[in-house]
Amino acid sequence: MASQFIGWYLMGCPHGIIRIMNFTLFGYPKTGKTTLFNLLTGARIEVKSYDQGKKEPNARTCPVPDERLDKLSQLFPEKEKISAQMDYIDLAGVSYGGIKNESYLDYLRKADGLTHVVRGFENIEVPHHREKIDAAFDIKSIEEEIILADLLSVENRLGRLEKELEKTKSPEGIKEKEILERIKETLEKGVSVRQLSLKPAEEKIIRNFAFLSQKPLLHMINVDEQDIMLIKEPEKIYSSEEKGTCVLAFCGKIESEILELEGEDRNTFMKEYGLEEFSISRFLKSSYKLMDVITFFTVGKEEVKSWALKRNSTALQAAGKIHTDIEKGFIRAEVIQWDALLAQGSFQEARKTGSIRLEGKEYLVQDGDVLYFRHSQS
Ligand SMILES: Nc1nc2c(ncn2[C@@H]2O[C@H](COP(=O)(O)OP(=O)(O)OP(=O)(O)O)[C@@H](O)[C@H]2O)c(=O)[nH]1
Ligand SMILES: [Mg+2]
Repeated sequence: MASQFIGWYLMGCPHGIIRIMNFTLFGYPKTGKTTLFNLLTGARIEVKSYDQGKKEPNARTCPVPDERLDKLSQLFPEKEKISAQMDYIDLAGVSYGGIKNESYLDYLRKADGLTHVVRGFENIEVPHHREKIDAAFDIKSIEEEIILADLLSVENRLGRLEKELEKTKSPEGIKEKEILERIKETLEKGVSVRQLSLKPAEEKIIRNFAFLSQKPLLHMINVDEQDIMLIKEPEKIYSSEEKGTCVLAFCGKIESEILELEGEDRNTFMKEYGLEEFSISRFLKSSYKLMDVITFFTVGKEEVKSWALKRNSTALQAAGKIHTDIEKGFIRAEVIQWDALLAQGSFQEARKTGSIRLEGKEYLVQDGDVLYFRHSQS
């Protein structure tokens, strides 16, 4: 008789469960990166109008807030609530043309997703490195710099590879050269790597390059207090159709002030400014979408958990990433949407009413699924 078991281990994997996603905030100087970092993480790092020497990046790992997990957790008050997590890194400002510098590039290459914080606010006390504030210009300029940085790394590698191939014509070398030449051609046209449709084998060859123009890119425009209504229509400042990129707007100053308030005062001011949600909610929705990630939940003996999972992952992949024993002994996944479980009140009730489906290995996990893996123990 197969025994049932659920294990709770976070594991990193390019296809299945994402251990912790890393979004790195970067951009030109004095755009509000640290202000946004504070808004996203709840940190209270001091922000300054003027620079005082070299700055180290700020980093925080934070739980991803999810109302669905909160509600599930209320259903199981005796269990600990454990959220999926997100890593936020806040880099120092980079000068115009500075992205290609190796020290800055190193940080950006490590990111799963990039958040470009764009100056949209006017404030003569906060210096800006160009004559006027022009968010659309800065977005285009950053995108060009990213493409140039990728082009330089391709050209570098191609130079060395050609020398290697003169000595030995290895099949791997020839394959790598082919794909890099295709990428070079694309970048030279000003088109990002994410626009290329690459086969999994090709993706594997170029993975170590960690091309910046292949990463999800979220532009967050820090608008002026007077332009707060643009938060709902960022496309009026800059519109991007490119897959893998997205434009949002926020107002760092007003949101920071509102977050200082308590309870009802917060709601009153939110309404007054016409704000429906905080930046963190919009940021998370967009970053999950850009990363093509969904959330599923598990209810174990002691914990209720949310997990980040690549869209189109199978139940077997999800199980295997939680624990290899579950993958090996996978029998079936019991599946119910989070709100249906809430409506039923308990797993027992949901089983009795036939609200739980039994799914096999190939089932594609859906956003909001609560999964229970039946498996045999080895
Ligand atoms: N008026 C106004 N000022 C802002 C806004 N957001 C940030 N600031 C101010 O701009 C200055 C710089 O803010 P930071 O958040 O430190 O900007 P940063 O991009 O992290 O700066 P560096 O890391 O030095 O490049 C501070 O004085 C902030 O108070 C905003 O929305 N409106
Ligand atoms: Mg900063």
